[in-house]
Amino acid sequence: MSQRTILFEISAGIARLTLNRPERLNSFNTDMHAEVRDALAALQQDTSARVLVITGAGRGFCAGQDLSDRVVAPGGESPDLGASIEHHYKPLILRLRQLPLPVIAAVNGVAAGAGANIALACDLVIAARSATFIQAFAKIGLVPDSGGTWILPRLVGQARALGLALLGDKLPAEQAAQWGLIWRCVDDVQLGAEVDTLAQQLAAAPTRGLARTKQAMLEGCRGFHGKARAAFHWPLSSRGNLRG
Ligand code: T3D
Repeated sequence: MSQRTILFEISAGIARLTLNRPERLNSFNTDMHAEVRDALAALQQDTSARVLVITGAGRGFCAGQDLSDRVVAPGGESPDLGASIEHHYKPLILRLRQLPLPVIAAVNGVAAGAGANIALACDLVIAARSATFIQAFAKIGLVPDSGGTWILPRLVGQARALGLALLGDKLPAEQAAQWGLIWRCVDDVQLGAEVDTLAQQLAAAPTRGLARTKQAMLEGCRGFHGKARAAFHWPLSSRGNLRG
């Protein structure tokens, strides 16, 4: 699989996916969507992986959609943003939720727009103290996508969810941890080591049990019905005993 916009490797039971367009704060273009999709599909087939770590290259985690791909020339046709959500962002969020192994977001810097909600779709979010979470949609006339309207009120309650979504302000990682939006905030220099420790702990744990726990927890969330629930057909039986 050739990759230009991500780095992806699986070693010692730990899969690492690094969003790798640092000059654009790892925002998503069409190539990155395709490469992330292919990597997650490969991961689904690879029984050696027991935990996935997602992070960003450079100083950012992910700034959501690459807005330079959305510039419309005078008289040009506007892109279909709904189709972009339906074909790219929604399947990505559902796949992260459905992966039968724990997913860690190592948020090394700013996570904005869909980038913030991709991080929040992961099972454990650990962020560097300098990182921020921004529901940037409000600034550009969009409704929070990529699961934002579903997950934000469940994580932090309606008042804070609405504040974040309507104002689009930067939420520092430390406050995000205090609010329960994320699992932990650590000093920047500690992030790599903390994530490695967490990933090794999860890789050594009984993966099938963790996968069932994740599934049960997500299904237990009120409102987790319809298509998302129906999509929860995890191929646990095909993963052999490696993850048992
Ligand atoms: O369209 C659809 O498909 C629908 C789906 C939409 C999903 C979404 O994610 S919508 C939300 C899109 N994202 C944003 O609105 C965030 C835009 N970025 C920012 O607000 C700021 O860049 C940040 C707050 C994230 C970071 O600010 P700062 O001051 O730390 O960095 P910067 O200088 O703004 O950005 C650094 C570079 O990254 C800069 O490029 P340059 O000037 O050095 O050449 C900037 O243009 C670029 N960059 C940052 N975010 C994006 C981006 N380039 C393209 N798209 C971006 N989203």
